[in-house]
Amino acid sequence: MIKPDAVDNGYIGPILEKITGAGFKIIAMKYTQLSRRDAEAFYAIHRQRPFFGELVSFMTRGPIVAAILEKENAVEDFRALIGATNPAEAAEGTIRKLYAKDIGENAIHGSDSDENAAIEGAFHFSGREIYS
Ligand code: IDP
Ligand code: MG
Repeated sequence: MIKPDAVDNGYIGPILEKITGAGFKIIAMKYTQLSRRDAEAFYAIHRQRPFFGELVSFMTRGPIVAAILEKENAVEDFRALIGATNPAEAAEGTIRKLYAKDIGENAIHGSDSDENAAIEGAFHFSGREIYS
């Protein structure tokens, strides 16, 4: 997901260019907004964390771009492309270093495993919206 901060700041284009330029193929994509219920479900694993309320408010405050990406070694390579959760700690040239403000408003989400990528893809897209 390109998160609401990055959408609001006009970074959809530059971020998609970084993603496709790094060899990822977009096999599904939509412009949409998460409801509170959506965001609470998507981030259910973080429910007990102190930042959960802040995270849900942030993720629902405006539209996002959701996408499913395909590549060899996609999860690891995408995490490297986006950089550390906290942009202050993200490597030079990473999407979060370039486009994120702080650890909460950090521009982009990437799945952390193939298993979660499948779950998160199915959260946003039906089978007939995926072109692999
Ligand atoms: P990740 O997005 O790099 O996988 P996670 O630890 O899974 O990082 O956290 C999910 C999201 O929750 C982060 O991307 C960020 O938006 C938010 N978040 C994580 N840690 C904090 C924090 O300490 N304060 C506020 N928001 C946070
Ligand atoms: Mg995570």
